[in-house]
Amino acid sequence: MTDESSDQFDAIIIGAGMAGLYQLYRLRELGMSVRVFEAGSDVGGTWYWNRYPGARFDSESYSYGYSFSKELLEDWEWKEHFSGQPENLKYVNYVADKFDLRREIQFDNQVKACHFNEASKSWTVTLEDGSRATCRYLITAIGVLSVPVMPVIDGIKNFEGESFHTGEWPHEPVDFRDTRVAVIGTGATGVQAITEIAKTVGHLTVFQRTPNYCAPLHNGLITPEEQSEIKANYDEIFSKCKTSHGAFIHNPVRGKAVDQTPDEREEFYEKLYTERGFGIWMGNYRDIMIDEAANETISQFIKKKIRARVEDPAVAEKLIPHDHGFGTRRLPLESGYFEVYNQNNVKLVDVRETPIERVTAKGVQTSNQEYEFDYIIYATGFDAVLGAFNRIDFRGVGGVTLKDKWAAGPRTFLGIQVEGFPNMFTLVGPHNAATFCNIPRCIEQNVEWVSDLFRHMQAKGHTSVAATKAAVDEWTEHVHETSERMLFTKVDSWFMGINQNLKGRDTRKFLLYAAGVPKYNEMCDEVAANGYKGFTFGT
Ligand code: NA7
Repeated sequence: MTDESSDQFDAIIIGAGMAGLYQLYRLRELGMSVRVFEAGSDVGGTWYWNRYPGARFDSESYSYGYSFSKELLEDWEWKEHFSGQPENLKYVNYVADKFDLRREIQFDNQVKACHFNEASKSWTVTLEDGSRATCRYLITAIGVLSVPVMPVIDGIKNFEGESFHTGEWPHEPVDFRDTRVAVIGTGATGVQAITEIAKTVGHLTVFQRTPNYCAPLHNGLITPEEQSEIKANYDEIFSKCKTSHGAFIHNPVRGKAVDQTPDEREEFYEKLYTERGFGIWMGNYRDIMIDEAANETISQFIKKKIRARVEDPAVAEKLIPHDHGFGTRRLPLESGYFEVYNQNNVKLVDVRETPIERVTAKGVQTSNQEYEFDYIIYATGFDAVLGAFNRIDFRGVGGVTLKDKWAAGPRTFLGIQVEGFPNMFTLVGPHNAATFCNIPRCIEQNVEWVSDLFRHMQAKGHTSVAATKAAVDEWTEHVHETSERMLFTKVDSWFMGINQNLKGRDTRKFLLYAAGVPKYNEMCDEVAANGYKGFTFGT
């Protein structure tokens, strides 16, 4: 039954980040009434929340922006090859203003529950302030890394200095000059934050549990000549992304690492190490992500680079990964990260050697000493992929919860729909290529595909759509089958749903899609071309 007292819309979108905004733009074109609910006070998603020092793209800026509007591409000028958070947030705001998107967005309101009404085939959405709204179509645009996770360490609340999680950074700049700062965590976020904080800090202590391979970003300002070239070549840039495994401008080279001579490999790796962005990960030999022997060659190369860049050999050894191969966890890109450890006001604490026992009023107590701080920064990551779904009480047909449905791991069709949850669409959801992607490229594909589906339904007079169990079973099998050969499925990381700070997240469940963006897009197109095979429609 539709709730008479609630606001009613054709569609509700949860989240006003890159995905939510573009979906709103497209649904408006279809003449739908739409409401977007956003927990933050403004648009931007990731770029709204992650304001920590050093936050920036690892994607080339011009491959990250929206491609749907020629006018927008012409108007907007990226200043840096890898743009920083303040500029990125400005960009999202610019888009929201340019297309007048704010009028359908309700800010400062977190969605708490979404329940499907079987009789009316509609969704009731309940917000944290208790208000409710109903819609026919429910679209989640809640992000892959949007639920920050604090570490499980005793005494965190006792600390008398200031502390922040990088994903919930204050809106005012924090001045670290002449202060003693701790950073806990050395993932992609920690690497960016540590490098930036080290530039001004009084004293910095980094608490590292697992070292990561990192490679140089090689950021730089975009010159006027480069700007003209970028603008003249946008079509080419975006079509290149369409052919790339992760929708970046980087594509693997033809040869295999194991077929080259050591000198040939060395020369190629040296070249990649001097080039911008993810080339060394995404534009490398095609076997480095699937063959351990091939992977070992690039792993050794990066280890050698770390040893060369870090002056103290004992510190260098601590910064070198020993339990996984290069690129099998998310590769942090860096701009002088290893040199930070050559500063005499920076200390690296390996918490596997001296575990953190608790946070105290003054700082951090490890097994061998107490460190005193003015600030503790938690760069401890997110409840990846599933977290944003788990914090909303989704209930589909028969009152079944999404949590129960996914208890043994996500099951979806195309990473877009869940069986038993009709008219609900999970943009950038689990088992969707967008989870392992230069995200806006996949967001545009997801949004356009869903919008085309609505157009199809409008033309046919359908008002409900549901993925079949057979389609979900087949897709889930495809996702697992195509991931098996990837080396990253044999390593603990957020890709595999592992998070030591969350209960029940100690067994690997594959959350991403590893067959690549081109394959994903092809399969989505095939489903559409076959009259949306795998879905049933109703009125
Ligand atoms: P990540 O990649 O999940 O990194 C979190 C880091 O925090 C990682 O180094 C963890 O070590 C560390 N961590 C977590 N808990 C603890 C405790 N209790 N003690 C010490 N260290 C801890 O998150 P990021 O924010 O860096 O990056 C997430 C994504 O955002 C990134 O992949 C990009 O796509 C953008 P661990 O490795 O678990 O030993």
